[in-house]
Amino acid sequence: MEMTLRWYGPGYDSVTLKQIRQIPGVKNVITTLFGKQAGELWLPKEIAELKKIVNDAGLGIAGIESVNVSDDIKIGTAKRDEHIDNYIKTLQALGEADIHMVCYNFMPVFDWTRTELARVRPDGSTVLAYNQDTVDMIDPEHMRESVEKMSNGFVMPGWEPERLDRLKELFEMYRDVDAEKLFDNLVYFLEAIGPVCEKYDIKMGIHPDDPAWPIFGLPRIMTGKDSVTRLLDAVDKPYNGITLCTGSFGSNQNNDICEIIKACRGRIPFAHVRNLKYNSPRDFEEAAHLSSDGSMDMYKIIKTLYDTGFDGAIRPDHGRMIWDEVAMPGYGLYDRALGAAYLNGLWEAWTSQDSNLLIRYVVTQILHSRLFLSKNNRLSWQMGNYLCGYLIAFS
Ligand code: DNO
Repeated sequence: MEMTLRWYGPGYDSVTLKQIRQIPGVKNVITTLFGKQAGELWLPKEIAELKKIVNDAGLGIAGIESVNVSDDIKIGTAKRDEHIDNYIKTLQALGEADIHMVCYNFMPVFDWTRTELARVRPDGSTVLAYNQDTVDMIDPEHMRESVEKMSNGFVMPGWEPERLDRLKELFEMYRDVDAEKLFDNLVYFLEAIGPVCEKYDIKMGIHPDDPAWPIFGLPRIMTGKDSVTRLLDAVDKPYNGITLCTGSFGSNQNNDICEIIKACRGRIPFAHVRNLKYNSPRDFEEAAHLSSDGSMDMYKIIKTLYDTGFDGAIRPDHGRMIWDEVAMPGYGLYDRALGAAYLNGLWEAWTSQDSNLLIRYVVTQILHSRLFLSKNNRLSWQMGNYLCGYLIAFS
């Protein structure tokens, strides 16, 4: 497991690499070329510049979130092959820069969606929240305006103005795209990028839909265990994996996160771990990472990741806004740093418990070993006892 923090790159993020480097256990960031439009080509020299900035700060890049997939690819327009070609060349450039994990999503028009970006919680912190009744009452154009107003002047990931300027046109383009067509287009895309992923050992992690159900009449297809396992089976190759986002899957209370982890064992190169508090099935707000602050059992989630051999990158996800920080909603420093420390603690609890078990096993083996019990070798017998006592005392 590699603990990371998301960083949006120079000019986009209020959090500095220097600050990230001081979070215990964080040696790598998840980053992107945030200014790139979906469908655009990433040049090797742009990737090299980004890498240098991160490396100069004493950090590495554990993966990219996101190389966005264009709506042309999702819809399957005449431009799709040109955009896929750019995507392939981008993956090649990333592979050559020794970057091997890419997160993306296949949500039509909107990425993640919230109705409030600063709901006040009882402790005075503010959080992102979602209320289905509000979504049912407004049109997408309104949604866009309200997100822009609430975003503290930051460009929110997934809410890039260039794309949302085409909102009406995009809705029109999706008119004939149902869930099946969208799924077929996803498979088409994954098959096309397969050779480059395999050549450079790049793991793709599709991000689930957030919230995990269709909104504004647009299809959403990565909503839970059945849909993700269907995708993993449809392109049954190690490069085709998921981003296990607990908050996105968890937006739907019918989803059992641990069951999803078990079903996707070995195919989770990336995990976003955060907590949510449900107020009703139609209303949820984000919470501190700590289990008792929300509705999720973080201990069980981390244990299931651990038990299933998860060895990818992990990051705390949206944090609350606390201690008067002004940052992109969900992406301040303080609460995400608390989240990283907490998740690291949960992980350490499992790993050290296991190494204790290993030490006990070794001690038992030594105690039972004929070598040490050989009557003629008093010294080894005494040393064996001494060693076992020492190991037991410190295990
Ligand atoms: C929201 C994020 C998403 C995610 C994309 C991946 O905070 O989790 O915007 O990065 O869906 O492409």
